[in-house]
Amino acid sequence: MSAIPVRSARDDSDLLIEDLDRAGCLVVKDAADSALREQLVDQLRPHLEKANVDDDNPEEFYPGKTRRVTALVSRCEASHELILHPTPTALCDHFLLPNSPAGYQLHVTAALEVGPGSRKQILHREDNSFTFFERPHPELILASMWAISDFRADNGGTLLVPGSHRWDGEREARKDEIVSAEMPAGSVLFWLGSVLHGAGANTSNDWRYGIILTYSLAWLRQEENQYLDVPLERAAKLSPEMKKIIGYEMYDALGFFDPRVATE
Ligand SMILES: O=C(O)CCC(=O)C(=O)O
Repeated sequence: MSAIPVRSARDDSDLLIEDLDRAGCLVVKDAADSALREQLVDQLRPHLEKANVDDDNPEEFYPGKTRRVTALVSRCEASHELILHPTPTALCDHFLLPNSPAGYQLHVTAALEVGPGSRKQILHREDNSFTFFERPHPELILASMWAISDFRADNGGTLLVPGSHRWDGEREARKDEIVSAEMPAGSVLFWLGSVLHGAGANTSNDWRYGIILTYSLAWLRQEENQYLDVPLERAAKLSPEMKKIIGYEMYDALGFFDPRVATE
């Protein structure tokens, strides 16, 4: 069984890149301090309180007994600090820019609270929507999961298959190749879009709380429709960096627009 490498946010980004390239996944500790985590929890609380907690349907991709809130750019200003954090930025620059020189974009945002009794999620890859490309292929997506609570094997810590980013599309993971990402609150787990992963089962009595943020090449269709989740009047209040990362910018000839429309 291969382990998930562990680093600190204070480590040189070259070390993080080397580990992530080799294993396809990486835990970085001490990335979000408790003041930022408290802000995130406070801003997300009213939305998570309203979230449905469905019973499990084993046919469904998403396990039940889990609270999910998306559209974090609009709903949680504190998430902007995670989205533009220097650690994911350095990793996206390395893994995504070579495949999309004009940039990358936010792909998915969600707060995920995995509740007691939640089953294991089916293993999948973030880039499963892009079936056009044969595996292994250049990276299209980089994913991160920020630990707001501790992540443990018994409370639904994310399951990953280190090394699976190098596999062809046919190979399935053996049980002994699947590893649980255990990490203290404030850490962030990264994995490449071609790595097999999924939420673990929660056999404990507490809720596992994480924030998933993924990034994709700017020439791909985003999984979360940021233009609807962050409509023009909200986007106008964002910083130029946030506007750019959610996709309010042209990529070569793609996504052109007429700025006069906003005031007509
Ligand atoms: O919650 C997790 O640990 C993983 C979530 C995930 O992979 C998904 O929602 O697709």
